[in-house]
Amino acid sequence: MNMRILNFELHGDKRGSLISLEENKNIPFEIKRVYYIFNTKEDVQRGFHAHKQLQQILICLNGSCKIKLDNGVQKRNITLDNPKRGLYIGNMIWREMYNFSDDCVLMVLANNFYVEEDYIREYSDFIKMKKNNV
Ligand code: T46
Repeated sequence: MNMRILNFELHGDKRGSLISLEENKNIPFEIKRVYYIFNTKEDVQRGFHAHKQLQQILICLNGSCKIKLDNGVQKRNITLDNPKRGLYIGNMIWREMYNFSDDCVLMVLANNFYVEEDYIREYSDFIKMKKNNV
């Protein structure tokens, strides 16, 4: 599946912890956009789309949430609950986010600006595109 877990180096000392993210170094692309999701209620589900081109890295800075990933053949469920870990999601992966804790802050780094035309919002369209190798 076009996804992987990234483990970031922790620079910790007795004052606390620090993680640095650098494009084309520990982040495997040029960072064009950063957004963060917070105040999502536990019973709310988000996502329900795939991206034609966009690559992203999801980092749960606080609290926890779950992500269901689907490449049209395999499905995987990932729990994000540690700011030392990033979830890289490549293009053409369907994602659904759920089980947000009240204190969840999910930061996302993206390799492009917000482009609505890059979204595939119907699961049946996603499956069709996967079958046709689009
Ligand atoms: C993704 C998952 C992980 C903007 O105006 N700019 C932005 O950069 C983004 C991401 C969203 N928006 C607007 C579009 C909607 O009116 O913010 C609203 C909420 O976005 P959306 O419903 O797409 O949010 P999620 O949580 O379902 O999905 C988001 C990203 O859109 C998506 O790329 O992979 O987080």
